[in-house]
Amino acid sequence: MNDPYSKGFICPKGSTLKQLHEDPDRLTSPRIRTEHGWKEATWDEAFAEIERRLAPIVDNHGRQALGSVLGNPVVHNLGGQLYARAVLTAIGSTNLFSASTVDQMPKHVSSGLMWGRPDMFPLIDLDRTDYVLMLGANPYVSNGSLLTIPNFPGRLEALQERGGKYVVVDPRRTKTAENASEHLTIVPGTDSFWLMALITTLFEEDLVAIGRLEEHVSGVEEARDMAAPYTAETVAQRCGIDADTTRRIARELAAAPKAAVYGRMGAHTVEFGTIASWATDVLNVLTGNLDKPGGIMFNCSPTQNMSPAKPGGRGFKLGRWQGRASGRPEIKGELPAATLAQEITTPGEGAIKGLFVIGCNPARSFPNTDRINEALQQLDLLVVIDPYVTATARHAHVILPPTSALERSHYDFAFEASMIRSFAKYSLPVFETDAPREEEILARLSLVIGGQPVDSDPTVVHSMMMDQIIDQEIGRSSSPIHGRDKAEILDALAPWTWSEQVVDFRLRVGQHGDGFGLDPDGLTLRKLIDDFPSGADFGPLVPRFPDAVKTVSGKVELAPQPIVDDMARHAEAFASLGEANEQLVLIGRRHLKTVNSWMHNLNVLIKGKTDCTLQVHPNDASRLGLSNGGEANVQSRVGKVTASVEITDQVMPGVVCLPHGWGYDEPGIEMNTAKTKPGVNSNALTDDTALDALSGNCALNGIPVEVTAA
Ligand SMILES: Nc1nc2c(c(=O)[nH]1)N[C@H]1C(S)=C(S)[C@@H](COP(=O)(O)OP(=O)(O)OC[C@H]3O[C@@H](n4cnc5c(=O)[nH]c(N)nc54)[C@H](O)[C@@H]3O)O[C@H]1N2
Ligand SMILES: Nc1nc2c(c(=O)[nH]1)N[C@H]1C(S)=C(S)[C@@H](COP(=O)(O)OP(=O)(O)OC[C@H]3O[C@@H](n4cnc5c(=O)[nH]c(N)nc54)[C@H](O)[C@@H]3O)O[C@H]1N2
Ligand SMILES: [Mo]
Repeated sequence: MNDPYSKGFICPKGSTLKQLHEDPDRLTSPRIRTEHGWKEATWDEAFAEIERRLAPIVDNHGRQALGSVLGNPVVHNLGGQLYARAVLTAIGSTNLFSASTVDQMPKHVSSGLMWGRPDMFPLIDLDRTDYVLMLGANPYVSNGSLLTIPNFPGRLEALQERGGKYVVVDPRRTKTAENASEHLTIVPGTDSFWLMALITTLFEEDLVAIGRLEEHVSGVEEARDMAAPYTAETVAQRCGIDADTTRRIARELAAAPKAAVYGRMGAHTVEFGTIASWATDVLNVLTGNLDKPGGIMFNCSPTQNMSPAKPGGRGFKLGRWQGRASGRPEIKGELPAATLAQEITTPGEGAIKGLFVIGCNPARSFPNTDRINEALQQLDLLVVIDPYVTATARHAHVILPPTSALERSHYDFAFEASMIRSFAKYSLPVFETDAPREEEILARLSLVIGGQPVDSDPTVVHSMMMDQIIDQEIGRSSSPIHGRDKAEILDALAPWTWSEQVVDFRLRVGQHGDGFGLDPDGLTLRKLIDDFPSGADFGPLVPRFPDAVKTVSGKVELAPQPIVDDMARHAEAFASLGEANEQLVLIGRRHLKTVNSWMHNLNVLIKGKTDCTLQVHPNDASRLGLSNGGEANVQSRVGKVTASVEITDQVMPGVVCLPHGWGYDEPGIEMNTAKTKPGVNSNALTDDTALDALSGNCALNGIPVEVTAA
């Protein structure tokens, strides 16, 4: 296998796409809710039903009574990536939610505040590094997150083979931790304190060496002062990492010629996720590893605009509006996922009455799912775009099923942007289909929501989008097609399908593109398909700072005001982290064979012993009288589940661990294979009031729970 994405490492999800395609529970036509239950419907009937239910909501309450929820699969399918925006625009309300606030929003916020670019994620330059400090990530299972590294495990092993080291910080001994050079267990939710102790140690021991970017960094002294209360000694007991180890890690980090600090889910989906994310990159800056080969690098993908620019820009703003009911600040145009139910159920003008859910399963993926299930049932209109009747879709008035992954082409802009080499790949569909592609479904939906007749031609949505992106590029002075004729460009793109037109366009104006004829040897979609069926690799990442920095000052900001302002809350939480007590906390985990809330309906993936167990440390198990294979009641502030117990020293004492996305035994869910091993829904336990204030991200890890034998 030559595919540079996978380097022959086959993800079990990929090899089961065929089973997924053939799954009898996968919907192939729309569903409409009637008084007598579900009715299979034509696409025209489905859109007419949406129109019928929508009109009174908009007439009586206005567009602000509409809302939308975008899920993770939207980011990884081309149609969703490109055309969901049209639906959001048509909705015209500020009630927008997505899986980003149960995931990576802290990284967007810290990146936005530090270099003015919320979508420019710091990537480990793994092939050239000497040292990686990894917090709250398990790439042996997840294969990396906001970081696309083909064969991630193999490349970590290669790092060790060339004499390098990687250290994993995780309350659980994961597969990644087991293979690491060193594994440190940490008390869940305390990464921000520990990272700041590393910062303090660098200053105390005179190990700060910013290097090339020195004059492009501001706020060094403020960052030092912010971190000062957190020392290797003051955090030791609260984080569960002794002071000598903390100091040694700080020294190793400083001494490594090239090093990278990287944090993900475990470190970010906690109450101080943004501070943890910020502190991670402050360490990268202070050790001279930001934007350095072998350190942390940034997106150099073929479609990325690499033309030289002056540092500086509009910066990144938070809280441009607030959630009506929650009062929570907007982040990147969204409201926190944890507040979805509240924005539906709190009465008053602007309460959400019509909701459009695109590739998301909030009734499993968002916190406090009991409350979400209740809220979804109150809606006057719930439209769900999903191939399955999930825990969410069961409440819908209309379900619109997209085609399966084998029936569509694929170019993953999200993976491309987080890839550690400059890389492009396009996959053609395996099967032909007459069913509407996701882009058509979204385009039609956007027209109906916008008040257009149900039989309007959805091509106008695509044309408007093309006009917009081409106009923008033609108007950009550094573009290879600056000032060219739009009609000529549109002509050149005409042979392709909608999404393909966007991909071809982006490749051709990108850094290796043919500039629509300027460079006959340059990249086009045609060339990518014909000459690089396994993908085109344009080499390692190259430094992009300071040019790419878009903060107002044009500098990398180590002490952005919103972070400074959150320090008081941080200090209070630190003070109240008392002596070790008997309070158990819940964390999550992922399994190689399944993805989030929807890959459990294939027998090949769930056969054998169930993965959905409550992991408990032997000390806690004996104290609580739990037996291996027995049942335990797990109770949090918001809910209770009864889970099967697995006693293992993989989790540290005081921590219990349950994967998310399960719980298929509730009425109405039509995933019949999954029902044979339903598991339990961990988001019945997570708390919708436990948020990272800066990013609105939910704390999914470190949830206080009581556990008793059932
Ligand atoms: N407790 C806890 N909760 C978590 C997490 C955790 O670690 N712990 N992880 C969080 C994270 S990181 C994420 S990203 C979210 C994910 O949560 P969601 O955004 O809900 O994503 P999924 O569960 O992957 O899939 C959602 C739905 O998309 C449907 N789907 C699959 N393919 C397609 C497609 O091509 N088109 C459309 N329209 N739909 C499709 C699936 O059938 C599924 O019902 O969960 C979050 N929730
Ligand atoms: N097989 C598979 N692959 C996936 C997915 C999947 O569901 N299945 N989901 C995809 C998605 S949507 C995402 S976002 C990525 C996520 O990919 P990763 O970010 O690698 O996430 P997880 O595997 O959830 O690993 C999080 C780790 O954090 C640890 N942890 C929990 N609490 C804390 C804490 O307070 N501090 C620290 N330091 N660690 C803590 C957990 O024990 C766990 O090992 O994976 C993607 N890849
Ligand atoms: Mo995610």
